[in-house]
Amino acid sequence: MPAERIPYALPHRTHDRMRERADALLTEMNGRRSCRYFSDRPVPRDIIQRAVAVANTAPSGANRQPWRFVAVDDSVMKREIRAAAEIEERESYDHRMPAEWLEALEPIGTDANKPFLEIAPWLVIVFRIDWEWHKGDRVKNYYPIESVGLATGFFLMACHQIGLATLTHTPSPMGFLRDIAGGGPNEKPFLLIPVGYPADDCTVPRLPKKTVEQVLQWNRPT
Ligand code: IYR
Repeated sequence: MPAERIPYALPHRTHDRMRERADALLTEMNGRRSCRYFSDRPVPRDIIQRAVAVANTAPSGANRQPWRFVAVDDSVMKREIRAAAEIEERESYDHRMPAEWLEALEPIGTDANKPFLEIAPWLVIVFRIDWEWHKGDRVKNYYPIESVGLATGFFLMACHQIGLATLTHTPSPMGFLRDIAGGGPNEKPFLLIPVGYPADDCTVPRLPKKTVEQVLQWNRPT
């Protein structure tokens, strides 16, 4: 049955005002970086909840919202997650990742040690839900990868706008997260996101970004 329809409108803005807002947002988002050196300064739970609430507004296939966020500040769980991640990462860096991949990561300077998994005040595990039980029927979700990617993007942006640093961390494989954080058989770990303040002496690599001209085509190819 079609849902009831409600009015939708946006605030009227001049094009100049739109430009101003876009430029301000670009300046702000240019300042977002993946953070690997966190402070242990705590972040109140309600602030994480607010960021997840923003993520939860993301569009999703058939509006199924095929995501679940598990926010962890329990130090025992964080230690377990770090230990399990480092076991997988050590195997990956030493044996699983081909030379080409290791080379691609050289400018970023990552290795198998993941102290941030214990230091960051919060680890947010994003699960992707491929199917759910609905009144006794197993129903499939649509575009779950795209959907959970969108929600995760909203979450990263929310954290940055709030004033918190994040890292999109993908220890691989991530099955251990389901064992530790209790995801169901229909839930796949999608991403592990440490959230907190950058450490006082935090640095990030200077990395070039593609220009907008490089990533944007107008109409047909020229
Ligand atoms: N998961 C590893 C390797 C890694 C892979 C990519 I692609 C990155 O952009 C960064 C790291 C790690 O977290 O170290």
